Amino acid sequence: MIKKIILSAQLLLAAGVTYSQTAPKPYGALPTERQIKWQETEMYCIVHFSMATFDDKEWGYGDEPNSLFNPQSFNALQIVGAAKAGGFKGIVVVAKHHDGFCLWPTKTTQHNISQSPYKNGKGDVVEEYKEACDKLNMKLGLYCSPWDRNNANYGTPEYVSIYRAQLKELYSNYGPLFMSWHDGANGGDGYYGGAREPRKIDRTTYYGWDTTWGITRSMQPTAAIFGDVGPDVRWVGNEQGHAGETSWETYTPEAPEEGKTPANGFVKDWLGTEGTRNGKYWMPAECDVPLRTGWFYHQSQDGQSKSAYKLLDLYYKSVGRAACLDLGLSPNKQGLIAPEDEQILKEFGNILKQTFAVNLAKGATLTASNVRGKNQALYGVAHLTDNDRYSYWATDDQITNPQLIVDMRKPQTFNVIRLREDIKLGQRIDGVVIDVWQNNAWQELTIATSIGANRLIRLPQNVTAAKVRLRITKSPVCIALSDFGLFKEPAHLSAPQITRTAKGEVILTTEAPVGSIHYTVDGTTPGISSPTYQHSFLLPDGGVVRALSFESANQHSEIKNMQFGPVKVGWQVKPDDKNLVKAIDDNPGTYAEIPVSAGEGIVVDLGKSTSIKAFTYLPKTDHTDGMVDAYEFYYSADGTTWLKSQSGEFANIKSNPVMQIVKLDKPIAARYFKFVPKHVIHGDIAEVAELGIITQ
Ligand code: FUL
Repeated sequence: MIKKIILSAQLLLAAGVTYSQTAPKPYGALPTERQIKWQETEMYCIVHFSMATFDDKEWGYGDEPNSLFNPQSFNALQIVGAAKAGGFKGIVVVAKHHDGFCLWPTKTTQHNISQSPYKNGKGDVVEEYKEACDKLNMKLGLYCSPWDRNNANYGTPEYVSIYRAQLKELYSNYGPLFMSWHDGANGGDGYYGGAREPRKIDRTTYYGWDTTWGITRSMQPTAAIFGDVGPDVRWVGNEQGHAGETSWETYTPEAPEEGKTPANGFVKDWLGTEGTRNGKYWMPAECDVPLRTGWFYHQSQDGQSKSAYKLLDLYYKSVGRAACLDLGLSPNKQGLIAPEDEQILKEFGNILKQTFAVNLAKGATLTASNVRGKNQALYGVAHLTDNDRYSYWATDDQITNPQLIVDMRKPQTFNVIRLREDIKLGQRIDGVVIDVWQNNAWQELTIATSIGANRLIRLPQNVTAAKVRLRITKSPVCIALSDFGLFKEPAHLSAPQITRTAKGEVILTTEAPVGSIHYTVDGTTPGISSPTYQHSFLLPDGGVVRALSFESANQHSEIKNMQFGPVKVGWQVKPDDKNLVKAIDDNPGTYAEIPVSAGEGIVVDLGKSTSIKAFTYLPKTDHTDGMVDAYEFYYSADGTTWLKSQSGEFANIKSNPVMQIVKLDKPIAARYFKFVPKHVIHGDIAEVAELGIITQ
């Protein structure tokens, strides 16, 4: 029937009959062509592989010798191929990170790949990525860090010219780019050509972003510019990979303090997650999150990568909230994505493919309460399932609360609902309700707010119904909805949760019953022939527990991982007070408060001489105030004579507040250790949720 209507409308059009009804008037701020292309990309990966990979740091200091960069098997095809297998459509290459080392042979600094042993100084890693992208039909973007801890000129106008020259080299040699990525971590301690000092810059003025981005616009007009506050794509405000439940595509950046200007690296982070309804600019969010714990590869974080189902959760919370997902990949020292990460990406890609293979609404009878000018051909509901983001169902100007009934004629089971607006006409809809026909009546199933380019509603459980109804509850203008989809995720076997009591008893549980649970405690990959979990077991000395569930030999869950240090039974703090003991009570919810200016830190008595390979610091993760970003670590045999083991920074802890594992330069044997916070992000009181050690 619908087909017939379209056909006859097309015949009328062909015969020169025109309809009086014009297209809906665009509403509010609108996307540019490059933003539209960026939005369609949906998922890409940001690849961190540089000096910090070899230095085992999250932020290189800038003093790393060029000789350190020497991967033996760097393979851009393997890296880009792993991203592609995960369903990602492009990569953003970190061409220069904060350590200043350039992965392409640049004329702007000696600190670059041509001075390294890689391919005897003839290598060009950026070019290798470009060739791999061309071969695999993947988009390429570049990240050249504005902050440069190596450059002697950093902080002066000369450096800004150097930075612009670097961008010009990249833009002329490696385009066309789909993104130019400019992060906001700026200024602070660094090598700076040997000065080894903190350098402060005014983020609002120093980089002259208008001029710098003018270069991007003229040399790479297709590149969407990412910055904390755009101009094309905004930072979502966290590095956990999720936008707000409500996330508007428009945004009005606010300055953090009165009298200041909103600028890159200087933004009220939390605003990014929600955007601004009717905001001044079209500026959708990018959700960046590393697949591993940190952005760079660290062997100590093996076995802790996010699982395919965790990525799926993030997919719904980013792509499903009209943002793009930017997943961090971290090639290892050889220059390859580790097999376990490759496997996770593949699994994730397969789940997505299976989920979205069949739209159950396609082929259903769709009936709308109103169609613009009764013009089915141009504005009818058939456009909702034609997989075209820019053909749409529209209503008459005054109709802002229309309904749509989707009749599948027989009961179908689904758990994902997809809605899309034609964003070329702006973000129009404020809220919708979805009902299902059950027990001879419409039952309200779920609601959603912002839609924009893509809204995926993932239901907590499967729903079976033959009829589904969409009600637009709020919209300031008539609607232009381009997509309605119903999908079913493949069944998911519940993976084990791994916990350990303060006494060292490891407990594995699943949310729903499974066939069997298998695990290892030595860090090796578990399989069906690994020990079966029967009951809790003791692991007082720590280790890495890895576990998965099986339903049958070839149906299993993802692998869960948990690293434990020795139990803290018998540990004491000095001085022994109620506040300090919270740092070793094995409860991440409580925290000790330690004044930084007092310089004394916290002393822990392990009760016996212990060999320590690494120590761990867990910050309070819900606010940045007391987060330690610089520390000193001491040890002692008697609690009186202290030796300094090392000092350093917890790089990037503010944006990515995860447990910090610091591998000691050399293992030590000690009964006492002392953790001295040297600096916190705000204020003077360091907040320490947990301190721990790793012994094996
Ligand atoms: C941040 C940086 O400081 C991190 O190291 C990482 O590169 C992340 C993607 O952006 O701003």
